[in-house]
Amino acid sequence: AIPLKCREIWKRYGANEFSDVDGFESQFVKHVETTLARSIYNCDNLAAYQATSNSIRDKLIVHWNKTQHLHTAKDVKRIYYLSLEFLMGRALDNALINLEIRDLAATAVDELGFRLEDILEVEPDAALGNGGLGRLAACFIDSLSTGNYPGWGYGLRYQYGIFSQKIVDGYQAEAPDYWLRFSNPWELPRLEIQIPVDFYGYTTTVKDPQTGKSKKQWNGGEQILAVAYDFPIPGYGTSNVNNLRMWSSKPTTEFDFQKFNEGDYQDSLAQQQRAESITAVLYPNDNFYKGKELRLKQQYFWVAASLHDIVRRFIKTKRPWDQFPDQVAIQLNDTHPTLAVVELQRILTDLQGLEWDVAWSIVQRTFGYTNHTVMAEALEKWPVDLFGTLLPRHLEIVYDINLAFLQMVEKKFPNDRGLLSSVSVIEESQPKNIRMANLAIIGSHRVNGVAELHSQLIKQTIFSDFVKVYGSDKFTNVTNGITPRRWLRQANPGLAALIASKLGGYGYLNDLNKLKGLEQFVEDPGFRAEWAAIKTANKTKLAALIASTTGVTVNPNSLFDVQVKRIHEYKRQQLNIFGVIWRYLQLKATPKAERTTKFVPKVSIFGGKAAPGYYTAKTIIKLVNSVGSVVNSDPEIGDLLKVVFIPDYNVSKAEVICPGSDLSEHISTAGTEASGTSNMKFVLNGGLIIGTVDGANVEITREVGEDNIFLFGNLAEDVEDLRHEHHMGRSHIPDSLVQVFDAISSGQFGTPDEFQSLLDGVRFHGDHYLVSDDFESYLEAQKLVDEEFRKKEDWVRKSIISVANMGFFSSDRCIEEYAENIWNIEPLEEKV
Ligand code: GFP
Ligand code: GFP
Repeated sequence: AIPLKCREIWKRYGANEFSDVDGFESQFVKHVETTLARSIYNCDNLAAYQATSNSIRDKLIVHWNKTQHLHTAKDVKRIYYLSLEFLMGRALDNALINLEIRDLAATAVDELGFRLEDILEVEPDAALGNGGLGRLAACFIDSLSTGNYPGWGYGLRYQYGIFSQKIVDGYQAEAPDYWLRFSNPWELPRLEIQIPVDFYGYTTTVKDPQTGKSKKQWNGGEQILAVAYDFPIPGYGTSNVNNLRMWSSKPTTEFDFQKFNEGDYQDSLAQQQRAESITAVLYPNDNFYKGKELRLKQQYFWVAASLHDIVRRFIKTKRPWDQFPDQVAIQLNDTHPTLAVVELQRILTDLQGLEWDVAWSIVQRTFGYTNHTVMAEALEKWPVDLFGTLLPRHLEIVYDINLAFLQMVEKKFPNDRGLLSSVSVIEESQPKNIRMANLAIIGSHRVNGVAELHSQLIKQTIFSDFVKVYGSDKFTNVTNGITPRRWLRQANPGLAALIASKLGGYGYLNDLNKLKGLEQFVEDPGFRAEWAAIKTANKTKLAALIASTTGVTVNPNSLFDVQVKRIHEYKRQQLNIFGVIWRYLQLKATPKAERTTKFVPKVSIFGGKAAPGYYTAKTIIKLVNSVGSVVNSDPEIGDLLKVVFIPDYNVSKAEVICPGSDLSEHISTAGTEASGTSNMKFVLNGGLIIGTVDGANVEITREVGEDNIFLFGNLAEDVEDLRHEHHMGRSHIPDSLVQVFDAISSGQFGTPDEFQSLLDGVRFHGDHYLVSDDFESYLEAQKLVDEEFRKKEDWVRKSIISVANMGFFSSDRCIEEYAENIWNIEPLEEKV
């Protein structure tokens, strides 16, 4: 500790934050000249971005220190959000907005000879996630800070984020995303925090010298260090700044001396180097699971380091162990961090000497588990052998957890072997598997789905036997949400400002229900005109993005119909592109003079990545591009139809795309999309939805009203029966779809062989995603869209009413629900 007599100096020179344009400018110049070792003579946009970010970061750190100190001093309960993915996107604009200094910064960089827009464009996306699950985590930590909840995120600092996507000859090609190329001003390397993590090895039974009892011990075989990198997360309208801690793997300083002595220096070093591969790259699969050893290594590495940190922080408080759940809530974002359940049980029993039952009760009271999918192919299972080799002690603990659980079930439901085998953590297959979802349910006090329909479905389908065992109270719903700071204020500054002018400022940004106040202006023609002008400006911006990324020129007066999300058969981009082909065929078959009265000019916009090994998804991308190249160069068609695929869809592009849509497509097979969150982003930006009765579309409809959404298709409750019909050979392919398939098979859109499997999936292989069943209904809905879009004023009314009723979908509301119903945690704000 610093001697008392020295503290005066510390106080006098304690870190100061700037609060005006001059202050910012002096920070900026200081960073250019010292941090970056550049000068007025060679300060380019990159340097300006780095100097700006460093200046803002300094400010965040001051707040971050105060917030962390406050939480420690008040000894509050913290929520730890464990997510293998945080799809953050860019940080600078978000920080400027949340700190409410965007105008100040714009003025300052202008005076220094730069444009804020150019500086913002330099920043690469932090793309440490695949899709919805990772972006949800990013929205949640924004809302945790904004709501003043003492909350941390824990994740992995991948050196390579999700691959960047190029389109070559209409095909997806993947390129590595080395986002740390120019170093990252938004992270604080905490090189002093290095946590050793063990793998492999064996277990032994030893005598506890204190109690004399025998106990299990894990003797690890390989050790890797987890180094902490902290990302300060600012809230909006508060000075609280929370922490996102990301782990990076490093070799230990030890190396294999035996090998070294045997003369194999090279090999002993190579082994060290491999340590870094653990956090090298994010797995690019979405809603699909593949049992790779490196993935399990990532999971344990991350979970072990995070729990070590959490437990260390708790021990500092000197509280008794049974108070652990009063101080710590841990949320499992999907089953990826489920090993945390086992690791905490191991720490409490093996390392801290607690009795099994006492420890287990602490574990269960600490964890909550969020499920994001009901699809079987996405549920994680680890082969017992692989698991046991990598984590021998954890495997024993899994068996012990399972035994105690099954004994409880057996007691309640004697001799129900079917029930036992379905709820068991061990799947008695060849080879045997560990079912991570079962483990997550057993180890948590609450399990939630992410939209009402989804939360119902998990109780009725995949987890129905657990409802039998535990009753339904353990299962709950928290419908997803999005942060309006990024998805309205940052993405759509024009609309955000118009709304602020009507609602008396930007207060709605952290109290989104205030949007309701917009309804009173619906009949104001001046307001509607402003609203429509903003949409046109946003479409113009999107048209520029389309031109620069695809080379296709589109007319902003056309209907912009967008489907951007991961490419997946269940999300049904194939249904969309088949519909586009149908539209094209209809256009061609209509006499020229009648075309413009029958069809509104439309741009069909696609975007999204396919998992590198997912053949069908890649075929869909190729089909979209093939259709585009035919349609876009057809002189008969002109502006009546354009089809584009925007490459490398990411958060930054979404910020341009969402505000620029008239219509967006959320057309998953009913019962497959757990929630969806881009549906919320599009509506919040004044676009309407064409969608199935699935995920959060259901609740969006409830909020905005049935007149303001275009729903179609079969319902979730009918899906199983329809699939059964298909399997019994009773499929019916409607004539419209037959015509589409004929056009493809005739070679109208390039070599038909390439698309054969896509068509056969629908025609001969059971049409699992019910494209044939929903096609006609989809076309009907699209027809209605055309009719409604012609009524310009009514369309704008629908847009305004929709936005006015989107308050429910703020991620601030989600966090409040989690805090109250699952985490039992209170906000704490530092009064400045
Ligand atoms: C420690 C200190 C806190 C301090 C943080 C960040 O926290 O007062 O704000 O480090 O430097 F106790 P823990 O990580 O130990 O909670
Ligand atoms: C998954 C589900 C989505 C859901 C998000 C967030 O998304 O329906 O909205 O999680 O809960 F599929 P992806 O990660 O698969 O995009």
